[in-house]
Amino acid sequence: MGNNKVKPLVIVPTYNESENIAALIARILEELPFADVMIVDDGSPDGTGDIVDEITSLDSRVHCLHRPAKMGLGTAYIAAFKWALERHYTHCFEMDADFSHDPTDLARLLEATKDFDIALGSRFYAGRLSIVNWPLSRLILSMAASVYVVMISGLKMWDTTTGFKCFRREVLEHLPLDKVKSEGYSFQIDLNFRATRMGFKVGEIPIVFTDRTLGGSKMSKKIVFEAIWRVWQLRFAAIGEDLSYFFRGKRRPQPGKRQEKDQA
Ligand SMILES: Nc1nc2c(ncn2[C@@H]2O[C@H](COP(=O)(O)OP(=O)(O)O)[C@@H](O)[C@H]2O)c(=O)[nH]1
Ligand SMILES: [Mg+2]
Repeated sequence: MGNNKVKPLVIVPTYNESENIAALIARILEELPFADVMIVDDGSPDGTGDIVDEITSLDSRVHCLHRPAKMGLGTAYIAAFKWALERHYTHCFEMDADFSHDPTDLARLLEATKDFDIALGSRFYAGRLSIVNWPLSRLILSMAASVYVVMISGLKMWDTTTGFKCFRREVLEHLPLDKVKSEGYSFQIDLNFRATRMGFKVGEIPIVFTDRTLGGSKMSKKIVFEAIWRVWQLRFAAIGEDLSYFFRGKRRPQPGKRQEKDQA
């Protein structure tokens, strides 16, 4: 897929990833030499942002958004999506900085966007778990979360919270980015939920997720609790929206479906 028309932006949010970031950027560009990379660094005290600045001065494919303080994953991605939409990128990737997401899978995800509007790197594809080195407690939490999310949201996907994904530009053009207030896991659920309701096709490809070996996790209880109530909020907001269209006698716009027709 390395033709001139495809120009992906691989977005990587970072907070204290000085041990990983240089090697990760090199690996991304090895796999997708025609892509650009955007690091969104939240003023990491360990100097991640300085390392990235050095790389951006040497390679014009690498960009960095510096934010003054740790502001969360969701707003980091939204800022980078907006940046990408102001330019001519055809795809945006979400990817962690800690090598849990294998750069080798980038090309597979990109390829999958020929069939899907969003391609997810799935850690539970077809119910088969492919996570290496997580403690049992975290595996159980993650599996339980997935079942819970599917039950409440009605999303028909295996891995609703994966942070390794590739969006076609059109999806991001239509998503109401300013309305998305979720962080962490619920940010992933939120985008999948809104995109699906808009008629965009979300597909999964199996990946192997390996826990980080360098640096520490930033997952917190707050992020888990946010996800628990946010799924209900999304569901009720959707019901409210459906009712509002129903009583106005209008059809809810589904830009994703329209696009499918245009392509046919
Ligand atoms: N810019 C930014 N990046 C963050 C923030 N929180 C986490 N990250 C990054 O998001 C990615 C996933 O975080 P991580 O700690 O690995 O979460 P885990 O894999 O769920 O344990 C990593 O690249 C982190 O550096 C944040 O508040 N701001
Ligand atoms: Mg991680």
